[in-house]
Amino acid sequence: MATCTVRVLLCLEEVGAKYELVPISMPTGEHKSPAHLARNPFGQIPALQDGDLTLFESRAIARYVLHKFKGQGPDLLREDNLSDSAMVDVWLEVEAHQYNPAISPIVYQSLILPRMYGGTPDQTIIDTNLEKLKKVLDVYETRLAKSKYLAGDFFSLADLSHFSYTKYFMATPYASVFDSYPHVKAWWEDFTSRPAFKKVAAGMTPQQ
Ligand code: GS8
Repeated sequence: MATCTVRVLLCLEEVGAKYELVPISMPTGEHKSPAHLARNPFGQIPALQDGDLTLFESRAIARYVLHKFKGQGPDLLREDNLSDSAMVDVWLEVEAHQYNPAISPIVYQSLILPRMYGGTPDQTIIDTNLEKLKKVLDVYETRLAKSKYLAGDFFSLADLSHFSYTKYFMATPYASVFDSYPHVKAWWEDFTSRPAFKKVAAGMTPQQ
């Protein structure tokens, strides 16, 4: 269910790694238990345990998985090419610091809060962040008119990282916002047809 966990799952699926997904119950506060704080001192999910190594922060875990399984599956980091890899870093930062802060409150208010916690959405928060998101999407539209994917004409971790929040956003009443951005919409439709994405999406809730 958790967007940051989905980012990691997509990487594991893309490289064909074997893994076990261990659910943590957020409504019962399991993520703040001593056992989980030992995995992630901020009491958040996801955390990855691989032998003696324990990691948190989904983008760092994603990079670890792609490094560990380099040569297996598509090359989503492009580290053999300095400029490609720098562009992956740029758009990964954009996702974390521009896209995510705008889209996540909309998804939280309109989907997670009412469905998971029985709360009432705050329309002011939604509207403020829709305006922020549109400004970010203006930049994406310009970028994606020039290259097929965010970092260049190759699919990368930067694109992949947008999947979970965008997927949930498409299940909110505001999905039609994307219709005003034809290149962004085409980019979204292109990469969501990847087999790893279909598989992870099938296990995501809420679906609609
Ligand atoms: C954010 C993790 C996070 O917010 C990452 O791993 O990328 N920068 C971190 N996790 C959420 C669930 S995913 O939306 C979480 O654990 N929230 C509970 C809390 O913050 O208490």
